[in-house]
Amino acid sequence: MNLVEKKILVTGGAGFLGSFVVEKLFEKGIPKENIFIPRLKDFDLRYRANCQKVVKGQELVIHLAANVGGIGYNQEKPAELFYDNLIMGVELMEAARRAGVEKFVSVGSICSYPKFTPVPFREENFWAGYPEETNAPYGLAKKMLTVQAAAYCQQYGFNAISLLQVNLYGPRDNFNPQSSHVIPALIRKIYEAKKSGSDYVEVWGTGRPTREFLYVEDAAEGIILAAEKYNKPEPVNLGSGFEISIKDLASKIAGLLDFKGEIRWDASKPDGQPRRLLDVSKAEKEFGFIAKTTFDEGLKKTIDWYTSLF
Ligand code: GFB
Repeated sequence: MNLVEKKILVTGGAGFLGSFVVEKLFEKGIPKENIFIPRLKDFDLRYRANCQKVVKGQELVIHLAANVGGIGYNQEKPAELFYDNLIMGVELMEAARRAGVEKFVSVGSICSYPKFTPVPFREENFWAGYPEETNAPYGLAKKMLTVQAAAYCQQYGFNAISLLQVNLYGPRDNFNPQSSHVIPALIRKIYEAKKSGSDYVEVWGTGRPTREFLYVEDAAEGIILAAEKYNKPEPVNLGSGFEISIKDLASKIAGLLDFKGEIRWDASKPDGQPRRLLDVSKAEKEFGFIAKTTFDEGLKKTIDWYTSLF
C-alpha cells in the first residue's frame, strides 16, 4: 500500500506511540490533511457510533488507541483493561469493514503469548497456553482482535493485520508511578532518589524476570512498514530480539543516572511473565523490519527527555 495518497485514521495518534507514528507519516510526505487523529474527549471509541464516525472516508486505519499500563495497573484494573481494549478494537474493526476501509493495522501485545512460551517466542507458539495471570485480561482482549482480523479476512476478504508488539519505551512515555511500565518507573524512581539524596531505591519483584524492549521510534517504523508491505492475517512479532533481566536493567539505569545507592527488592510486588525474548525474523522477512536503536542509545534518549522536563 502506497501511503502517500491515502486517507489515514490513527487512533491514539496523540499518545506515546501514536505521536511517533504520526511524525513518521509526515516525514514520509503524507499531507497533514490526510491524517485524522480522533481525540478521546470527542470520540470515545468504546461506543459504536463514534467508531462509525471516525472511520468514514478513511482508507487505512492504524489502531493504536488503548487502555494500557504496567504490571501494577494490570493488577488493579483487569476488568477495565479487558473491556476497553476488547470493545474498542471489535467495534472499530467492524465499523471499518462496513465503511469500506482498505486496510486495518491492529497493534497487539506479546503479553497475549502463553506464560511459559519457549524462548525465543515464535508466532507458531502463540496459542500454546494461557497468558501470565497479571497480564491475561488485557492480553486476551488483544488476542481476540487477532482472531477477529483472521475471521474478517476469511469471510469478507478484509485486509486486517496484527502486530505483536513487545514492551515499548522512549520519550513521551507514561511516567506516572501508578500506571507506568518498568523503564519509565525506574528512571523516575532513580532520578528522584538521586535528587533527594536518598541512599536507596525500591524496585518491584525479585529482579529475576527478563524482558525485551523496543524503542518507540523503531516500533513506529515497524508499524508503518507493515502498513505498507504486510497483507496477511497471521500475527507478526515486533521487537528488538534481546533479553535483559530486571536486575541488570535496574543497574544499567542507575549507571546511566550515576546513582550509587542501594537497590532494594520489594518481593511483595509481582514479577509477571518469567522470560520475554522474541524471534524477530518474521518481521524482517515479511516487511523488512529490523530495530535500529541500541538499548543504551534508547535509554539515554529517554533519560535525557525525562530529566530535561525539570
Ligand atoms: O513493565 P512492567 O510493569 O510490565 O513490569 P510487564 C516489568 C517487570 O518490571 C516486572 C518489574 O517484573 C515488574 O515487577 N518492575 C520492577 C517494575 N520495578 C518496577 C516498577 O517500579 N514499576 C513497574 N511497572 N515494574 C506489560 C503489561 O507487562 O507488558 C503491558 O503490563 C504490556 O500491558 C507489556 O502488555 C507488553 O512487562 O510485566
